[in-house]
Amino acid sequence: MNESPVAASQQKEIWGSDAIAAMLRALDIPYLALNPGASYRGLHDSIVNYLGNERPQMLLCLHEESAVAIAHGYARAAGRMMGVVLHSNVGLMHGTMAIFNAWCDRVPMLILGATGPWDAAKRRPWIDWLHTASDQGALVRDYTKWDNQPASVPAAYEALLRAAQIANTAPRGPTYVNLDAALQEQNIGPLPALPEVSRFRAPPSVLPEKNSLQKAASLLSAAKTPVILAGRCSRSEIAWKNRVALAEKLNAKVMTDLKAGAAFPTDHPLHATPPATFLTDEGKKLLREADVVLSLEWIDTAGTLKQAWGDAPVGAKVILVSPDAHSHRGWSMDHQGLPPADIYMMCEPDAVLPLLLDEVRPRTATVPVQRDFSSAKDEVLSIRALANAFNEAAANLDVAIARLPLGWNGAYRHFRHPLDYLGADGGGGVGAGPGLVVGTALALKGTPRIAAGILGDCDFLMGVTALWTAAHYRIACLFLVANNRSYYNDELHQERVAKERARPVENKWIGQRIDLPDIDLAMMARAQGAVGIGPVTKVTELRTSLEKAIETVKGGSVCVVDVRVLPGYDTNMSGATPPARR
Ligand SMILES: Cc1ncc(C[n+]2csc(CCOP(=O)(O)OP(=O)(O)O)c2C)c(N)n1
Ligand SMILES: [Mg+2]
Repeated sequence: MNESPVAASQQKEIWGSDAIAAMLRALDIPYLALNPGASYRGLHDSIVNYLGNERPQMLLCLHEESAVAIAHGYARAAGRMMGVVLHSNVGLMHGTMAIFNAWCDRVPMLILGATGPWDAAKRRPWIDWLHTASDQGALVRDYTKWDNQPASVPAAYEALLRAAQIANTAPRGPTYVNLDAALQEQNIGPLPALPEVSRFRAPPSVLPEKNSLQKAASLLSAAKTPVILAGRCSRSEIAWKNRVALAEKLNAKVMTDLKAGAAFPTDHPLHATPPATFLTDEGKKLLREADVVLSLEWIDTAGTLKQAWGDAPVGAKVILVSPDAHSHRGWSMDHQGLPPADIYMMCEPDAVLPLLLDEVRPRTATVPVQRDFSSAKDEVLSIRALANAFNEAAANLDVAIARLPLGWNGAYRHFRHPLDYLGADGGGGVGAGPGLVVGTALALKGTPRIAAGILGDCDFLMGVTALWTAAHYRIACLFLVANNRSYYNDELHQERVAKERARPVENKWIGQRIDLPDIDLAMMARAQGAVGIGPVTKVTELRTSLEKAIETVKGGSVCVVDVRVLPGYDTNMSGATPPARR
């Protein structure tokens, strides 16, 4: 998968960007996803000719939005961050939505940018002026954890160390370092000594204070109907086992969230209701009956409690385990509502759970019967039919699902391992899907697990050029497009508005439907070097198409299956109260 440069002759002179490249290697950044630009031509040269395009290796992307989405997907699956390089203000502007997604998903990422030359006397006429902004970081400051524009090589070393440290400190997130073109292109003489990276690492997780831990343990041990909300979490197998052990010791029911990666085996008898984006009626009932709720980094604790109790005071004691408020600021409301917390441990659940597990007393209760996700026979080509056929075709495979379509019902497929499902897009920015799948596949490259995404057609179309990057670098992955030829989620919104206003519901498709001409998604895949299958229009064709696709991906290729599903959702995306708006 390498793009190997010819070896450069003996390096007599060292440039500012060589030092920055050396620092990236010292930080162990494995890849840099990028779209090129003159503002960082110095760094580009250093990666290729000073580092030999290794550690980090460049991944050429056709759009900055996919570069960032790939880094987002990579970090989720690999549990470590990679880098992105975005050209001046324009490349950064193209990357912003994906940065917002990564920010909301609390995913670490080192974003490098460039500007200038800041020294006006060094600027080329016109273009360097266009691509110099006096506060470029301001474009992303509200949804990055930290940004900086270093003015010298030693300052750049420190900025990169700090950016990496902050990005990797919980709550994690993207950081942005903007490299002045003149600094990159400065001849600096000998390489300034690199700092010792191990002395600047992110700190270990914060442990809870004893008193809170004991109080939480006694509340949980004495609870009659405890419920655990298992939200954002790491891909650690040990942490997964700790969650299972805690739920079993407490005999507590567990809920998980389709907005976050797999957190608990969905086929465990204590997993109470299929994971969902908005609470299901079953979930609401379960919560209303709870006397103690343990919220483990649940994405929207306040909103979830509100769905259960409405405007009445929350009837359960709430134990909140989340460091997230460290990232809560004024611009974005992605912090969600303010939940009540009778006990508040501002720590990562992974750090709290082993301690809580020791501290709680076993609680006996009747173990519920294991949930059955088995489904009826499908007669029409719906998302459910696609799910069932995929489950059968991939029955003996380890799959990492990096994206699911909006119409997915959490009961369609079980998650039994932390890598079985990686979560949604974080910030609700459509178009992330393809990049998330490619980034996941990059992280899993060389392992037996197959990276796959089941994507809405519009999510696929908006980010489709990420497929070329996957094909070019032989990053095998599978795309199943739940193609309803519509921005269907918004048809549902128009339907709701029409009903409210007593207007013709049959007009809901106008300005939403994508046909006449139909887009040939398989052809779009083939155009980028992937294998394209479909359109699949009959339930009876599904199984063989999916088997063929899986074999193709096992053989190392990128494969897309265009599955023409009937418009329609089998989820509460269409009927949550208060109305769901995305
Ligand atoms: C960047 C962006 N543009 C628009 C939206 C509004 N939006 C939310 S869901 C959706 C429809 C997505 O269509 P598709 O991926 O085909 O899924 P479907 O709703 O058809 O199942 C749109 C346009 C958004 N969330 N993000
Ligand atoms: Mg659609």
